[in-house]
Amino acid sequence: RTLVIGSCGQLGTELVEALCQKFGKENVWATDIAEKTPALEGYQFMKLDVLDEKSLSKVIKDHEITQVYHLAAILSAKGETMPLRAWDINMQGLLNVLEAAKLFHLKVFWPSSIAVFGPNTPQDNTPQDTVMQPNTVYGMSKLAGELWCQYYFEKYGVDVRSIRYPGLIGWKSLPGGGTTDYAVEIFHKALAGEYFECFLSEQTGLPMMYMPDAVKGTLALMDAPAEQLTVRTSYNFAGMTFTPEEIYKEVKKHFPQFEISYKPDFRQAIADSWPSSIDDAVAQKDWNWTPDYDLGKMTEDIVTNLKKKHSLID
Ligand code: VAH
Repeated sequence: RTLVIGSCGQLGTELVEALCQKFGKENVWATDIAEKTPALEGYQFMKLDVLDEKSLSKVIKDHEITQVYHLAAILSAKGETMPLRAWDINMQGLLNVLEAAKLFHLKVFWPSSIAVFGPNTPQDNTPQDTVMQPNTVYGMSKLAGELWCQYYFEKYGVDVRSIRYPGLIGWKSLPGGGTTDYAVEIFHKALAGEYFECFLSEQTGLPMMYMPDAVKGTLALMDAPAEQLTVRTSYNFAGMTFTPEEIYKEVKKHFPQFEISYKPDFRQAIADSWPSSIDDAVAQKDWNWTPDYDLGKMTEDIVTNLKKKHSLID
């Protein structure tokens, strides 16, 4: 039985759907501190505050949970507006889940991020093991979280697995508070026939991935035999790299009138502290990771699905 914490978020929503397809709806509980979103209609849902360890234990016992996907966190941009609260939620939430996993022998998935890399990390083809001095609270909490995951694996044998996600792009769910959110917003603006004001500069190349690839890779990691895994902090994980200008040109192929302007804000400094590309050779070797989507194929798929969803067939 699977418990998803943070189900209303961009990744949570898509993982709930994939987990229900894989295990059956009756074996998946979607939870969040927020109210159930329309995207979660039809799935088992209950409210849960991961900072309340008594409620967490009760849910695990009552529903005979055997694995947890702990996705609840405050993302990079929002975290900088409330540093201490973001640290508390991101760290205590993870520790509560790791403690529960030790107690109830649970298998755990927990997302890390390219945000664990900082301004003095080699930015091109960033290696699995390298200098990591993140300067965002979100990145600091993800780096500390990775070390806690490795600690609970080595000291207590907790089978916790993690991926350093790049920016995730999808059409089914909206991101909240991230620095890569522009690459989701751009599609909705183009579809609405509005012009788009991008909060990053046109040349800001960042590691990105289409959501179906992220879901495929996450389930592949969780299905891999434990003895195959050589990383118990978090795996580098790569899809593609593009700049705002490159994704704009790709979207414009589908919406010739679409216009963009670039007005970098405080998120530019966060983006500049992150790598521009990631070396995920270890993930490829340990659990046969390989992405299916590039920028062109992703854009085509998102535009087709958004038009269908808004029944705007040409
Ligand atoms: C963020 N979308 O922007 C998240 C992610 C790599 C970016 O961690 O904070």
